Amino acid sequence: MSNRHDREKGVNVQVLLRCRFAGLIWLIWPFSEEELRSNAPQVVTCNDFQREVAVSQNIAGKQIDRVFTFDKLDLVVMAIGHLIKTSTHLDQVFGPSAKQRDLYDQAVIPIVNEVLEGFNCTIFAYGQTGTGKTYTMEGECRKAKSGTKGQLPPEAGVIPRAVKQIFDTLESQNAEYSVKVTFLELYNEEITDLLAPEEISKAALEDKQKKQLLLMEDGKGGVLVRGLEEEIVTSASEIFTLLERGSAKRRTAETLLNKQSSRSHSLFSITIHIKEATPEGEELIKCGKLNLVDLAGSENISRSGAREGRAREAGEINKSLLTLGRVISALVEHLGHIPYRDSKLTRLLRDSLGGRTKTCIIATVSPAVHCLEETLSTLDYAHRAKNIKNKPEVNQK
Ligand code: ADP
Ligand code: ZZD
Repeated sequence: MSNRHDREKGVNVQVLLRCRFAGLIWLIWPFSEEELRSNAPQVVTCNDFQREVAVSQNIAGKQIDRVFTFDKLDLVVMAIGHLIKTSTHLDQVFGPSAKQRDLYDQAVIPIVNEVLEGFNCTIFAYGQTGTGKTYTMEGECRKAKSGTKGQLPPEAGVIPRAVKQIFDTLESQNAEYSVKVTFLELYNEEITDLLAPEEISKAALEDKQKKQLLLMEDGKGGVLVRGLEEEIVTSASEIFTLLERGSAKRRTAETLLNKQSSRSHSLFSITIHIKEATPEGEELIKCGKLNLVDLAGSENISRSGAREGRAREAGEINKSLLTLGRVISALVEHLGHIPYRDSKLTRLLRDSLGGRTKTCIIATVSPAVHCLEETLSTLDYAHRAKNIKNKPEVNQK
């Protein structure tokens, strides 16, 4: 909740860490002593029998050597989580045994409550491909096609849970409301409307002249996507049907146009208007917006072998992610010029970076030792973002 202090001094971007299960990697990558010794510099060593992990890392010029004792599966991850927590002040750390529900209940419920109070809030998932960004933001339906009515599958991620929380709350209150959603994908600096009901074929998808989605300033410091489908919805199940359509459309476009999903960003937004009466009998309209962003994989594309022909594409996909990094740097270094306009992602999410929106970043990492370099780079990025200050304000008329 915002108070005068928050408004004047600003509130920091919140940063969480989620570390996925090692899964198979754990089995096929035995942490043998030889392997680790030959793999200098040695950062993580495990002693399975004593359930010990030694982490040796130089962070910001400080050499940190520690030994942690843990349950087997949580081993390295928890060590990393602990290490980072003590050295970089993350807000919360979710280890591999944290379920979808744990993360939602502890980290997201309070954010959605603020949206219902009339704030704008944004949650980003940032991390290397395969670390669980989409799992965290969307979740998986799997075979269990929603068991009991009105219940979400346990694997449901932030988007379906937020939708449910919003409608459960609205339906239990005695106020008039309206809800609308948008769902878009940004690939190669081009926007695809995942909710547009148009025909899905290669020709239609490639026909860029037919329906250009353009970003336009809205005159209030924000930006609009001209032509984007805004669906007015009256129930959670209506949104789930739309999400199904959006997912199907995304998959078709991916196959037909040979897209690499790890390079796309997706943005799901839900806007809520609530009509309330003040104790004095006046009418008050509160408006809150929640943006849920699944960013492209943060791994360095050139290092993973992008060749000449694909270089331009690789460069383009990086443009939004690179600009996001530059915007964060410019904000935390208090530079005069913040390069928001250099990419579509930063134009779309400008208000979430140094503006009036409350922002949370979920940094996702893998526990595998061979991902450690990416893990540390993700954490470094997230840690830098933590220094951004936003000035959240309630939207009220
Ligand atoms: P990303 O979006 O970062 O590329 P995904 O969300 O596609 O990663 O996750 C990769 C795989 O790992 C998926 O099969 C997903 O089900 C699984 N996964 C990721 N995080 C978890 C987790 N915390 N618990 C269980 N499975 C996970
Ligand atoms: N991650 C899955 C979609 C995919 O990539 O296909 S899971 C959730 C949020 C946004 C879009 C889709 C979903 C998803 C889903 C799957 C299939 C059909 C509709 C929606 C989902 C997962 C769990 C609960 C509700 C919705």
